[in-house]
Amino acid sequence: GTSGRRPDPFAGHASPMGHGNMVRKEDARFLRGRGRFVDDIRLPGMLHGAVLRSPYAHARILSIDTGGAESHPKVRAVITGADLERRGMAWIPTLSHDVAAVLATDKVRYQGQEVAFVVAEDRYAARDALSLIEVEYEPLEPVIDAHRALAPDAPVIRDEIPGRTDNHIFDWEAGDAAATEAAFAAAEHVSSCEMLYPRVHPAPLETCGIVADLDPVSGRLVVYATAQAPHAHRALYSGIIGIPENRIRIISPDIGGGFGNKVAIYPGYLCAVIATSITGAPVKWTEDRSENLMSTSFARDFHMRGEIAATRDGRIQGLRVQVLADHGAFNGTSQPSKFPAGFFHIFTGSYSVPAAHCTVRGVYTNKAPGGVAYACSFRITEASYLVERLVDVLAFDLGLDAAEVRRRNLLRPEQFPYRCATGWEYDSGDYPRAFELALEMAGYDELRREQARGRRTRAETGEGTVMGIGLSFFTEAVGAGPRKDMDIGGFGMADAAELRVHPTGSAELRLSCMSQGQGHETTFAQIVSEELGISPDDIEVIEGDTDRTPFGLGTYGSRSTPVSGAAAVMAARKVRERARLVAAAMLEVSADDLVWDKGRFHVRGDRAAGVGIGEIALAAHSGLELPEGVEGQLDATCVYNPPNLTFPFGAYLCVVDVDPGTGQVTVRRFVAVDDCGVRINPAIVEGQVHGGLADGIGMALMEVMAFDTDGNHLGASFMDYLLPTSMECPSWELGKTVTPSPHHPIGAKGIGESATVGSPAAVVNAVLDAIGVRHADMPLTPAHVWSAIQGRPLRT
Ligand code: PCD
Repeated sequence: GTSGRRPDPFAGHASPMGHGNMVRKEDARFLRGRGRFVDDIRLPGMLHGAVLRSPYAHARILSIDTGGAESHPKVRAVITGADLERRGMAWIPTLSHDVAAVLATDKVRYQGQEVAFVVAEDRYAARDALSLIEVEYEPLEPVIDAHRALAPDAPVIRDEIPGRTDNHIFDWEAGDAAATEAAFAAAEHVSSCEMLYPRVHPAPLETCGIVADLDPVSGRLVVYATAQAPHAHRALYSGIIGIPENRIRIISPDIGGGFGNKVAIYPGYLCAVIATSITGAPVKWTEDRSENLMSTSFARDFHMRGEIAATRDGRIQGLRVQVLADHGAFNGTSQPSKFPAGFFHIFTGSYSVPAAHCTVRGVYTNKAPGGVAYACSFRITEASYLVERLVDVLAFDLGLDAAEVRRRNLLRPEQFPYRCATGWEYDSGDYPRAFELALEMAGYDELRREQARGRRTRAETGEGTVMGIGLSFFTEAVGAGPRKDMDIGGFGMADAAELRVHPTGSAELRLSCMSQGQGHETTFAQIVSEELGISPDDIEVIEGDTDRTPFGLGTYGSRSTPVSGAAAVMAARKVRERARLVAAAMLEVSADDLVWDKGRFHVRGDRAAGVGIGEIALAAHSGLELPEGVEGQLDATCVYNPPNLTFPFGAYLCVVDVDPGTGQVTVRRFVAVDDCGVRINPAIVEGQVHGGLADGIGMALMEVMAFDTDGNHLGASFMDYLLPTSMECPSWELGKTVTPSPHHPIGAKGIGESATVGSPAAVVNAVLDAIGVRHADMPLTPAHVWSAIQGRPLRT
């Protein structure tokens, strides 16, 4: 900070100019409880909405009687599917070429589905009135199992679609089937394994919510919402409701965690928007925890059959996988529209694999729709888990060491840029370096010796825990994406940045992306600071308000740094070039004779003859005569269309202790070496990794969205849907390598989701290594581990 200001304990003291470990600017308000979230917003005359949800997974709606609720003294409106049907809004298009019900009309198709929306003077009255609505249901057989969904006699879930006779959604494939077939036919060895990546949930701390406010006079709609992609939301609302985009303003205030959960538009949002138009008052709707877990976007639910072909000494010749993807009742997955299985086809992972092929079949089931890439760039979590498990299975079957098998197959530095068998071009990497560093940090050889000693002791005494070592090496593909290759809902995936340097030298940066806790106010200020030499404290980062920011597709898939970050750099560089011209006018020299040195231009050969960025800013706004064509002021805009994705990677090693008597797993150590190219704020990067590693422990050991055979949701609270806490996490041991992205202007790659992608396989591999079992599915709860030891793995 500037001297003379009152010292602020949270301020970015010790903050270097530009990249470095600056304390997060936003924490000043978060740590003091001064964050402002959607549910903190209270508008005059605001009403409250509540959603009536289906108790059945599959049932026909025979009748809905809203009379009781309507006569509640505090109720202002009750909206049903029939009301929406009259407005042509009962069904809305999804991002995956399907339609989804806003409020059910004909049938309910999963437990928790939205059936009616009550608007009342307060939240309690709205909730109370839900029980006054009478719905008559005729229960139908639910389809819960994805395999059962394809049985010829399975009930047809989407029978409202004319001509539909089954639950099959799509078939999709990638890679070369014939070449892969040939590789398998010629291989010395083939291992195969069936595995499930269970349905899990992003479960952010803050649930989803909205305050919708339509001004009846101006016709202007203001929406405060938990939106990871405010501009995309505006375009979607406009398309659905028919209000022109210029009359819609989306404001995303602080967000308490997104993890993909806040990418989609949910029925509750649309109901709130309709409710404000019916009542003429602002309407708030905030989910409770059970609603969030039951009805908003799930993740994963991939049933995979993977095969790996190799030489007898463990060199991979081919990879093949068939996936059965459970998409729930509507195909509402949020992802680039060309890829029904997201980026799953990056499943050759970090290895040199000559031939690969995957097929993915999507099916409807009576479960909540809307798959999201919960902390994975569109299904890379599933892909990474698959290949990292298969490599361990291969090592198991061949009697080889899992580290040695990885060593034999990892891509070598000279193979980059590397085009993998399914078409991705990995931008840069030095995999062996990261891998050997992780092994060295962990003391791999000593760990194996300890394991051998432990096994001998246990064999003699029959007592004690068993120790396991699990490895994984992941490659992510983040920063979606090049317009020529992908779009979401028809929108190209470019993002913009607008930078203005004020006359007195401070600046503001307006972005289309949206932080949900990952620290953009700090890191984006650091990006501009590094380019212009303005202190990060003097750079205001503005996000989350469509009236104040340029268009762009928002934050998910760790794309902010790769896309918006690049836009910010380019905007800053444009400003710098403008500043060069102004400085030249100030110093009365040619612009070509100026040298840029950390916030200052000086005349080549004469360091003393120079002007700082602050002086230049003032001059740019002053009466100084500028050369022909130089506009004055210091501002610039950039719309960045990334030439490729960035490919961060990492080597992870997990050590667990398992009690064979109870199946209880303790994660003893976790070593994580990440490479996300140039790090803007190393401390924030480490924080991102910490969070993702905890996610991985959660998914590997405890998280699952389970259903009973009637389709009852068995994870609708945090009593049943378990999340990891610090108690389950070891003290992380982090390492890094830095391999810059060759096409990103500062060489940075995304990091936000890396650890969530890489860590589950390391934990699972460690547990299975401990108990000597070839495969068992996540989550490895004590019950699953115990039965796996008994030789009869439970299905999730
Ligand atoms: N960085 C740095 N450096 C580098 C990279 C990065 O520094 N190289 C940083 C930045 O700037 C930021 C962070 O770090 O701050 C992150 O980033 P990225 O990677 O770019 O990412 P983004 O885009 O920003 O974000 C997103 C992500 C995601 S996607 C997710 S899931 C998660 C993560 O993020 N989420 C979250 N992380 C986080 N954190 C928090 N706190 N919260 C949250 O919610 Mo999705 O798709 O949505 O599923």
